[in-house]
Amino acid sequence: MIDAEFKNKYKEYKKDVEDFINSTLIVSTLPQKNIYESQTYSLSNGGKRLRPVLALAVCEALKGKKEYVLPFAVAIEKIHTYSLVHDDLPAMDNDDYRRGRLSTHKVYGEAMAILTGDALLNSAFETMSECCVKYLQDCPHMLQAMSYIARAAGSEGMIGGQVIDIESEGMGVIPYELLKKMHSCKTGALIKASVISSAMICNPNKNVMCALDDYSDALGLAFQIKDDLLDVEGEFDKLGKTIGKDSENNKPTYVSLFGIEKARELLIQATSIAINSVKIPEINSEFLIYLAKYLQERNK
Ligand code: GRG
Repeated sequence: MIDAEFKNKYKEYKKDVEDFINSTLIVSTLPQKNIYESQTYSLSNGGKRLRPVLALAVCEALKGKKEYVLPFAVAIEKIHTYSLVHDDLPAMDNDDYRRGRLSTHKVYGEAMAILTGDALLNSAFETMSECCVKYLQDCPHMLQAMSYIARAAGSEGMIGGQVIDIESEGMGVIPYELLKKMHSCKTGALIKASVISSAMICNPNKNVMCALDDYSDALGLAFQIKDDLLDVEGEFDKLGKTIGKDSENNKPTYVSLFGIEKARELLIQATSIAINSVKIPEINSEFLIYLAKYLQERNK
């Protein structure tokens, strides 16, 4: 696979995701039409669509059925978007910009932004359960995948990580074990769920599952270390969000704990673990390997 092939494939997956997202968006004349509008605003404003792209790539790598996995991929993007809308609220990270535009609460107000996040979370489960109603008889593992995603987004996963994040704000440095726990929950859990839920639906053998488990753990870690580095080295125009917020809030990060050079080393190490994990004959891993390299180099 060469660079252009990877980029085209990424675009193709992204288009599948965005077409499906658009098909679930509602234009309403109901008195509560604003909640549909704010969800559309939050979901339509760019973003890399990394998690759903990962889910579709795993599906193809395992020769699974796209029509089974796509609704789950989109549901994960909806959960991710809800977390960003809530994270930007004044009570959380208080950020005015997201994906290069004003954050949802700046456009629709705080109360509507809270409800928008809630509605996106509900909508994610609507999307997945509708897929289960349609295909469960042919693919009983879908229920297992939905349960995995619910847990990854909840108190043992993303929400749990956000709690540790909020409670450690201002500390600058925290024990390494706690930093790892915070990130594996806050960021890692949903990235891992994108890989594992897709694999569950495709139902490969145990060896493949273990390989993807290792891949997703390492990829989630690499993604977070890069995110911490970008907060120091990134540019607003590319990232579309405020830079330097971590140090401004004295947040513990890989950079605050280890410094830039060591954080870069850890990023390279995690990326190479991810790549080596999927180099097994049962996985058509070219795109997944390229994706790990792309995440290491990304500037947004
Ligand atoms: C509010 C329940 C709740 C959770 C918030 C995800 C999260 C937890 C907070 C976001 C804060 C943050 C910047 C976390 C670091 C990693 C991360 C999730 C970055 C944003 O994800 P990208 O880069 O964003 O995939 P795009 O815009 O490309 O989708």
